[in-house]
Amino acid sequence: MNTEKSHELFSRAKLLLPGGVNSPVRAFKSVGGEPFFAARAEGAYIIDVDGNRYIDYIGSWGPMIAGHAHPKVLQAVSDVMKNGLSFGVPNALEVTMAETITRLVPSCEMIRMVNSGTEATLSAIRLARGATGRNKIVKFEGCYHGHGDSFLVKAGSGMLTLGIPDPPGVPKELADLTLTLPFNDFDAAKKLFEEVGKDIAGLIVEPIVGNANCILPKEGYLQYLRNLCTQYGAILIFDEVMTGFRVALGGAQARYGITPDLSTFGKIIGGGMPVGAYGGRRDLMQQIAPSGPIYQAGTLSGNPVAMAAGLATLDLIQAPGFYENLEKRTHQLCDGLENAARDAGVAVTTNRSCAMFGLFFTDKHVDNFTDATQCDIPAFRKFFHGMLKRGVYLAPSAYEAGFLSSMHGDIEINHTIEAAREAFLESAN
Ligand code: KE4
Repeated sequence: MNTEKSHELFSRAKLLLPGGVNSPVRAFKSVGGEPFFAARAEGAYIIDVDGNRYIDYIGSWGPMIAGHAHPKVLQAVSDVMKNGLSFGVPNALEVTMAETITRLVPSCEMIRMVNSGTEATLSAIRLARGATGRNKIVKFEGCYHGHGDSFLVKAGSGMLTLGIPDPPGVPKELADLTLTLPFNDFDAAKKLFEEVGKDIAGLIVEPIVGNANCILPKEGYLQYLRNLCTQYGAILIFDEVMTGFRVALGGAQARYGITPDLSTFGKIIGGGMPVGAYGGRRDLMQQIAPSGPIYQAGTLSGNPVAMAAGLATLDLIQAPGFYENLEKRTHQLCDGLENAARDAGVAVTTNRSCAMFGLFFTDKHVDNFTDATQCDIPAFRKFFHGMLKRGVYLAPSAYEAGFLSSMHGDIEINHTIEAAREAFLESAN
């Protein structure tokens, strides 16, 4: 595979960008080799600067659920940008976005647009702290909520990928306010709340963990967390930056029938443009400036071009059968991968939830962080490159989930399974 132009670009990038990238997980550090540079993308495919074409199971880490460069999204952006790129005063599309999200996610009585998932989650815990007057927050090992200081304690995604323990730059006094729990452990959660529940401002959780690979909640676990937060007066925050509008039209909270107090969003609601949002109970959201004293702001929040891309994407996902198709395709892919691995004598299991999935090099069912970290990472690394050279781009990390779009059809999934059949055989030798 010719990667000459990517190599030349990466050499230049490394001189001026830390690690040659603008986000660590893109750097291929945990799988080895060098990242390719994208030239363009369309539908389920991404094409690099050397002309290599890959079936893309990352989709910009989640936003591209309707496929890359969807004509309706591009047209919406083109129509809006002719009127100006940013105003710094309210625009009608912000209202339409607020009406759309609050209609699709009933727990969100009010919403505030920001520019990334990180902004959404750090605003949500500031709100939880301000509204309760408490300082402690609870997160889960392996969960990632963006790079806000309070979240970089036992975090997933790039921190797990790069093996960074609790990173420099976060004052111990602040890090000590973040308590961590093992995901899917009922007793540990009960014990922590019994000990310090009255000091907990909020509990933030990825309802389906997508940053320690893909780990689904055990039966009743999310409701258990809901009950604990209610009992102790802590704010339950569902971080749906990844699961929102991906695992169901109403997100994981709709899939599992849980009502959080606050939710955070990103990725899909921007359709590929920089967008995040947080929302929830009206009595909480009204405490955000300027209607209340808890401050949060953003120059480009609610930007008309970003709103146009997000709204066009949110329109596409409301098509009849959109999620039924994604659910079917996700099972088709994961069943095919498990069968290919078994035929090659390679121990692989998958976790899956409509349009997101995880591939684990183990024969165990993975339902917690420890299991996820005990998989055969070297085998994954070999498999990753075996798939890449066969035109299939999986997440360059054993600790990231994979994503399907509505543009992944039989051709793409069958090619992926056939490539996996060969790559598993290679990784087994
Ligand atoms: P951003 O600030 O990257 O827009 O969102 C942070 C975030 C918050 N919450 C969840 C559940 C998330 O998954 C993320 C970001 N996800 C990673 C992928 N695992 C983004 C990829 C990257 O860091 O480049």
